[in-house]
Amino acid sequence: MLTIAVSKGRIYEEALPFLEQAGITPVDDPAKSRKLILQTTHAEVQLVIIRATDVPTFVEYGAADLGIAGKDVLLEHGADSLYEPLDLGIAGCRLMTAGRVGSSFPKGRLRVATKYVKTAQRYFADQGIQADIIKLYGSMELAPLVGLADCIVDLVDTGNTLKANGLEPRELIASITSRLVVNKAAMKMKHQAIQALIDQFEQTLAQRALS
Ligand code: PRT
Ligand code: MG
Repeated sequence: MLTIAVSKGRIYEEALPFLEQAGITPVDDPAKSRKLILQTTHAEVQLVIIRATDVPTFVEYGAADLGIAGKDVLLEHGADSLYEPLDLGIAGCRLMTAGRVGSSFPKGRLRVATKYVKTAQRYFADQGIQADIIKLYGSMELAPLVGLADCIVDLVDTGNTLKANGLEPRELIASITSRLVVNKAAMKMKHQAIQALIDQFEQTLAQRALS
């Protein structure tokens, strides 16, 4: 049996049709079911439904053999502990810096509000910019408006959220899509089954590229 960790919410909305196209359909309707373990039409595959940020953790510890996670989450988790064989091309967005419209960043230390603490630290260090990172769990857009931070690091899709709060996107840190990740030990121990699944997903991606 193979276990795939998937998060509810944004990624799931796009991961579900992808999995279905690859022959993996949950037996219970995940929208109605409160079950956290879902059996599927694929006899050898079950899904576990968890928070997006927990996917790398479940896969790293082998609680799930595979997972579908945003590249943003993987960058922040540190991806050395996982294999990342496929870019699924779903739930695309950009990880960016953003600030108040027309504002310029201070000459001295920059105060940055974000939930992507490690990624932001790495980014500003690479730029040679001294930054104090302020960890937030949500509503990052508020921070520059109330003087908590000079800028934020957050995901941008349409840009509407920034715009609605008088912010503008500045620098691109990374283009984000969801990736298939695999537990390293499982990749050895269950190689045939996992490789068959990766092949299946690759075929599905190829079909999608054509349609
Ligand atoms: O909800 P929970 O706390 O469990 O976790 P979560 O909020 O991290 O999960 P969820 O379901 O929202 O999925 C998050 C994942 O979806 C991220 O890790 C990304 O890989 C991916 N993704 C793709 C996005 C976006 N696009 C996105 N636009 N995640 C969040 N956003 C948010 C962004 O943070 C901002 O608040 O949408 C807003 C910006 O959107 P626009 O269109 O206004 O620019
Ligand atoms: Mg959410």
